[in-house]
Amino acid sequence: MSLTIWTNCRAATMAPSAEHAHGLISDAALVVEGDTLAWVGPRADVPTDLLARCMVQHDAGGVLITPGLIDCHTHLVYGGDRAHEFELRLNGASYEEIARAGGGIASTVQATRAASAAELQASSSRRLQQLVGEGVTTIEIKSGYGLALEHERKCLQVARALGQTHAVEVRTTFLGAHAVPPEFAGRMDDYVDAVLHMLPILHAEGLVDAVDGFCERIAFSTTQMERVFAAAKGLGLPVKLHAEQLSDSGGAQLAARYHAQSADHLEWLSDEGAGAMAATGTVAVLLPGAFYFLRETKLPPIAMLRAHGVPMAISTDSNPGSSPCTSLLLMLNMACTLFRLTPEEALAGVTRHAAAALGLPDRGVLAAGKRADFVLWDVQHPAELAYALGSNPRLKTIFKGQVV
Ligand code: DI6
Ligand code: FE
Repeated sequence: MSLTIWTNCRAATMAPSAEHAHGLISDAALVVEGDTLAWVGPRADVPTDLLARCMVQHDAGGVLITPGLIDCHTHLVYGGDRAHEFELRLNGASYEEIARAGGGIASTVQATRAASAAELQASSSRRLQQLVGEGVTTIEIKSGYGLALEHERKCLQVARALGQTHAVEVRTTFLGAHAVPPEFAGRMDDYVDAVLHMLPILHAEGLVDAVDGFCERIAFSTTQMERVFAAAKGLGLPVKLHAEQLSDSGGAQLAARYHAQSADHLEWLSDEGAGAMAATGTVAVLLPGAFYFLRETKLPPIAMLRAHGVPMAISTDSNPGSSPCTSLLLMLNMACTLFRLTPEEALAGVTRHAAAALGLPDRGVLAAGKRADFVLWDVQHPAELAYALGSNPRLKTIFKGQVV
């Protein structure tokens, strides 16, 4: 097979390196074979036999190349919007009060159930387009606004279809345990039974890559989530968990016990929870958009996560209620300004560690054998991606080896 070579670029490989921040190679070459990187390194070191097989040469024009960005936690498929609740909150109501009064997730469930697959496809596609336009090449999309078999199926099918119509890989997560739908009001455990009924059916239809839940005092308890996790494990499906977003419920420890790929949010994470996550390699997914939009004041314990060596990913949490956000670059900035991550930690959070949060070891760094998903940026230094608030310096995306 003939190869393609990209030269005249700086590459932030994001491979862990003691000497070079961002795994930076200042005069790099990337050799692509099909949808895979065959070789990445300094231009002067390209093996001659490989060079001889390079039939196509791309001059990157001296720009920066990074791995394709990975948005590892989104609720991208939903009907309607919640601008009205935004107004209510500005008039003094809290997110929890709105949720308890039947608004919040429940109002999006109503709008999502009322929407056709085509309508959901159209509205989600617009949001996805914005993320893809910022260099996102892998995205996770959760269900969780259908909360009944036919509607969860509809949303997961829409998510899968989005991966066919956009140059991005979609990973789907079943979030049946997101909220209790109105027909199960006051019968939470019965709804958990319903979730356990839906899961194997949707899994058999090939719609589920992982299983998630909202473990919180306004949502599901650790005991209820454990039933869902046990069922996921029985099907061989990986799990993840919305944990310690509004209170410390011990969700991180539960997630770790089930070797979760990630525990997400974590503002109220305890030292014990962080230790448990470190022991199982569970990634901490931090969501600065939700922190910002809900005007939270309790920061996720970054120093504690660092001290325990828990890998940190960053994501948009794109959803209508707590993070109506379609910019992963803005999240890079907010991870630095609000959470005080370094720009390098933030970029690792949307590349290498985001890949780990999805259980995808084949991407997230630029190295031989990894997927040829990468982005050309009109910047000199990778820190500029986190620094420039509200700009989009993306020039070009290469997805599975092909220029998009
Ligand atoms: N936590 C969140 O921040 C989102 N879901 C979740 O479990 C919010 C979802 C919403 O408000 O619609
Ligand atoms: Fe979320």
